[in-house]
Amino acid sequence: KVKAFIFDLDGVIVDTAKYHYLAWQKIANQLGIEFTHQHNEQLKGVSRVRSLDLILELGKIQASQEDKNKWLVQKNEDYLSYLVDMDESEILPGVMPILKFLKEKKQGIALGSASKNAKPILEKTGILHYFDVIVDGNDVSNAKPDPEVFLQAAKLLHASNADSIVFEDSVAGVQAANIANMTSVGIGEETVLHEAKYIFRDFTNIDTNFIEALIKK
Ligand code: B16
Ligand code: MG
Repeated sequence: KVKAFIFDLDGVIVDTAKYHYLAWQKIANQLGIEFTHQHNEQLKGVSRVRSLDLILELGKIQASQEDKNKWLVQKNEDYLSYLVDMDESEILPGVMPILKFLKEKKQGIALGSASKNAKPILEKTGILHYFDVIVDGNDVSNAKPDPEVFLQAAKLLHASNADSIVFEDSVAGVQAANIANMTSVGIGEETVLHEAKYIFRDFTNIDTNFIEALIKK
């Protein structure tokens, strides 16, 4: 049977979550807001606009749209500066063998990311051709935990939600997959991602037997 395997990008396929964190931290510092690692967990998987709003809420800051736009541009420019030299070395350990295995098994592979920078990242890392379908922040109007991004990906792969598997590193993303009745696979810490159906520290802990079982289910 052909299933839809939907991958989040930041923090699942590539190690860019740390760059988002650095860039947001700069904005927060500039505004005198304390922004910790723990706060950052709530931003993972969340759109750029919503992320800024969350930081401003944290600092109890009211800002004009003009200022917000300025900070959004600054954050993205800073974030992109970390990606200039990006190449395949940024792909997280264990990801490539799973992508290759899914291709061999002729499964549907999609990207389901909140990022508006998804395509250039897949190009720079040389893995764009693995994806049958790409749905990213440019295609959706509702940010995770709204399941829109995953629903679109499943639809484009002609798979039902029950036949869709989502790999996610964020709480919002795991919730989005669960809301859509898809199989959620959390990549990261158990304490953070406990709502996921399955949780793995990273892709090196996922073996092909696990994937095989998901295909047959
Ligand atoms: P951008 P994902 C998300 O990507 C990130 O986790 C989140 O931190 C970021 O704010 C969001 O993309 C928007 O990204 O600013 O590049 O459009 O995890 O859904 O792949
Ligand atoms: Mg992510």
